[in-house]
Amino acid sequence: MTISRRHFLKGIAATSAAALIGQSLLVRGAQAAVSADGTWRMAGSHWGAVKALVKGGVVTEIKPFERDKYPTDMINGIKGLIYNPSRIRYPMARLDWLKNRENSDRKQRGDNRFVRLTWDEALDLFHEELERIQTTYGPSGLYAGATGWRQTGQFHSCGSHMQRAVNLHGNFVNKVGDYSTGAGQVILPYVMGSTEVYDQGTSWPLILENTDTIILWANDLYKNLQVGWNCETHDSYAYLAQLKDKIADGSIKVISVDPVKSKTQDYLQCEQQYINPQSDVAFMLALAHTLYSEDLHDKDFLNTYTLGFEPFIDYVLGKGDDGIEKTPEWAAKISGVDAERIREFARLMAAGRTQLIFGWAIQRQQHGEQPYWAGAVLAAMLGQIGLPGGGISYAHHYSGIGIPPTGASVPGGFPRNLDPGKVPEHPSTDFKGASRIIPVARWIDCILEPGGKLQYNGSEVTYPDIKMSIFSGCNPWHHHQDHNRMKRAFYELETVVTIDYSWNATCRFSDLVLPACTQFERNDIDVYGGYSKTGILAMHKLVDPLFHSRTDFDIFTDLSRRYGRHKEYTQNKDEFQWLKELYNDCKKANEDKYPMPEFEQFWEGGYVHFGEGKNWVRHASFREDPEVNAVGTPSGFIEISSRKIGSYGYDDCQQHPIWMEKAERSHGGPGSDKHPLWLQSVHPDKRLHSQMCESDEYRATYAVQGREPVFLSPEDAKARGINDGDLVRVFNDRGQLLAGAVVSDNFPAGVIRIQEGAWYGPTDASIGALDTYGDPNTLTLDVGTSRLAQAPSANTCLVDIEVFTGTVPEVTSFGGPTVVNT
Ligand SMILES: Nc1nc2c(c(=O)[nH]1)N[C@H]1C(S)=C(S)[C@@H](COP(=O)(O)OP(=O)(O)OC[C@H]3O[C@@H](n4cnc5c(=O)[nH]c(N)nc54)[C@H](O)[C@@H]3O)O[C@H]1N2
Ligand SMILES: Nc1nc2c(c(=O)[nH]1)N[C@H]1C(S)=C(S)[C@@H](COP(=O)(O)OP(=O)(O)OC[C@H]3O[C@@H](n4cnc5c(=O)[nH]c(N)nc54)[C@H](O)[C@@H]3O)O[C@H]1N2
Ligand SMILES: [Mo]
Repeated sequence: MTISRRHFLKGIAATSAAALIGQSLLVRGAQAAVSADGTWRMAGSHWGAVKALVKGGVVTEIKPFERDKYPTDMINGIKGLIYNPSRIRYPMARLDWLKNRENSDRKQRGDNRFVRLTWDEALDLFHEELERIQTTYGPSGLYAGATGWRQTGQFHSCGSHMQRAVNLHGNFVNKVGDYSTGAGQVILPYVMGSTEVYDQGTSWPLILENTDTIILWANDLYKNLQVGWNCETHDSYAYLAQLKDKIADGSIKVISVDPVKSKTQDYLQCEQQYINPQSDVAFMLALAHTLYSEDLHDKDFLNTYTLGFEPFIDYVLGKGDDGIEKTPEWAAKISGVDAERIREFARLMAAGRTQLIFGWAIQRQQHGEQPYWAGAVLAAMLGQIGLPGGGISYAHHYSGIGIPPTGASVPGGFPRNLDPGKVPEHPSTDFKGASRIIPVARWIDCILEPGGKLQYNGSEVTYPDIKMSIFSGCNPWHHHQDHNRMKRAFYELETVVTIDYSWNATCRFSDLVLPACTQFERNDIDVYGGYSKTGILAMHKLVDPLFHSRTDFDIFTDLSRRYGRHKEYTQNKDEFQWLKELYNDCKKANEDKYPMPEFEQFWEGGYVHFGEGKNWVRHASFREDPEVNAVGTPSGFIEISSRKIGSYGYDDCQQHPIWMEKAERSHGGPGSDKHPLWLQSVHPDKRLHSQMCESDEYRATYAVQGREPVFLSPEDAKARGINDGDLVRVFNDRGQLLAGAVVSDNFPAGVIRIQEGAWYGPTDASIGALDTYGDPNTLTLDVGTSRLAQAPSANTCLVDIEVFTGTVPEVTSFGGPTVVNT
């Protein structure tokens, strides 16, 4: 059964071509046909709440939900997401794993050769592996701490289904934190008293009314508000349109602090403050220096609401251990911002009502805790925290934050945990001295160094010896950094199980792959308006699950049946009984404020709209009375210096914000002599991470020579003889990828962009293999932000780029596995 490499590549091409969906495969869906003209049904997704025309059992047209006045272009990719050659059709097992199981040749992982199984065979294998791991290694041998952007829908949220079913079998290693805000959600509770990143923010109407200057700090919200955690209705865009008008008539000034001219800047036609990548803290310290030395800081605010200003300002003034005064001249050298401009910037911020609005990419870099902390200190020095249109926000680019909240209750979800009083089939809690919970972005370290110790947020983590991993609703072979390092770690895993609807790189590196269906093939209920809870949406099943795919709920019902726990898992309720119960609980909770119709009426009508919410100001109550409404820091005040953090003794996150050099930094920083270009892997304009990359027609609207675009400046292109549209190789010592060059004036010299979520497609399974499509995580650095948060540092990454001159390999990312018949 050995297949030569040439054969193997031919095999991949052949599968892709044969993979186009034939009529016969749609027959099952055809049974659901309603009439020749079809019916419009309500559906939803992260890209938008939509209406879908279903004709003859096929989704033929998608249009926006009538309440979505700013629909995104991405809904045009939905049809291609449902019907596409990368859909997982059947349960599959990796060829050598099926033969040799825990003794398989794990170096073959990634060669993409798989064998088709029946559902019974696949679930028996899944169950056998759970048994084997629990009895051989105990709970510390199993990692099921999946983290990711499952599809929308409160009931079918797939991570909950996986964890509940697996937990009914036995305990497992779980995770804390996420890739989005890993550093922010750990540092800000010490400083501001809550995560801030996942909290409601001051309402846009109040910002529009009261603010003189908005600083968008590393925030491309016009791009990133296109997707939401729930079914999106894009109400924030109405406020951005008003903001654009106010910029045009001069009543609000907006400055985007970003190395790149962003989509937001282009839309708003606002100013840009260019800054060298990863140098923001130096710039901020110099702003603090100016505010202080020109007496522009609010002493009353600092005295009344904050603690620990002195040690911080001593450090800024050069009285700290390093003895360096953080003058604008000092910061200019690091940040590339002229010293006089830094002074002007500080004066502007102090001159009127100023709202700082941070994005998240800036904390997805080494020492990512520091810019958030330094930002909070600047806001405290300006003294406007808690005023309408002043202070600081860390989340106005996310899921409806800033839309006046309705305060309505929304439906809960399927329970992730065991019901009270229940214990797993294998109740052992013996983690063999290892930690039960690990910081999420450190799971690869854990596999590479079992028993190793890690400092994390004031405690010590001991890495468990993981032998089996389960992934559902996440794509770690896009989301985690440094794929070649990941390959080494995957040699240590005996068994990897993935449940997904699309054959992405995580499937390729798994042993057992189970086909889930998409959200358009099941019934569900969701929120729209995100954090502001504007309404509830019915997500009608449009077509039956394609091929042999099933809902996650069905998959895990059948898995738990194998250990006799399916009735506990489902609580003896089917899909519709669950939906009704979730709806009715919500109806009851809203009884007084928002009377809701009966479930049947809601389901028929498609949605319940709660209407307009009320304006709200973040931290207003704290400002009003800091004693009664203390923030959640150890002292109850905003902590400019933190004794608690200081007590941990971490050199990479000390007791107040400081400037620290990065492991890799462009514009003269470490490593830039060898690989001079900073690679930023921001969130994609036309995808949600890796979701929808597989939508072939839609991908063709942005791909360059069939590859992911890499954006670069005219200067860098010229210096390397690269023309717009060229096929290029991007590389560093960690890896190499092919991409298509887009030369753009939006990018300054030294900065290139490849958007995260591009599907990894290596030429072969070997370490260092060329990625044929362009996943930036082939190149990124896999280190924790600091001992405090241990969050991912994807944006600390240097590379170089050249015209590709070799024989051009086909893209291997799409079209599913090479099916081997045994
Ligand atoms: N270099 C770099 N890397 C990054 C980032 C970055 O900025 N730069 N950003 C990070 C961030 S913030 C995030 S949030 C992560 C995102 O990382 P992920 O959340 O892992 O990314 P997604 O592509 O959304 O992956 C979700 C997967 O779940 C599958 N799925 C969706 N719905 C269902 C379902 O109902 N059932 C099942 N079984 N499967 C389903 C999808 O097909 C897809 O494969 O990436 C991180 N990685
Ligand atoms: N269309 C779309 N929207 C999304 C997502 C998606 O996949 N697609 N994902 C969602 C998710 S899960 C998340 S976590 C959020 C992510 O939200 P963010 O992390 O805020 O978004 P990014 O797009 O990665 O980066 C935002 C901006 O930060 C800038 N930037 C990066 N590094 C630096 C720096 O060192 N200094 C400065 N000053 N600027 C810097 C970039 O140039 C970019 O313009 O977006 C959400 N929205
Ligand atoms: Mo995220």
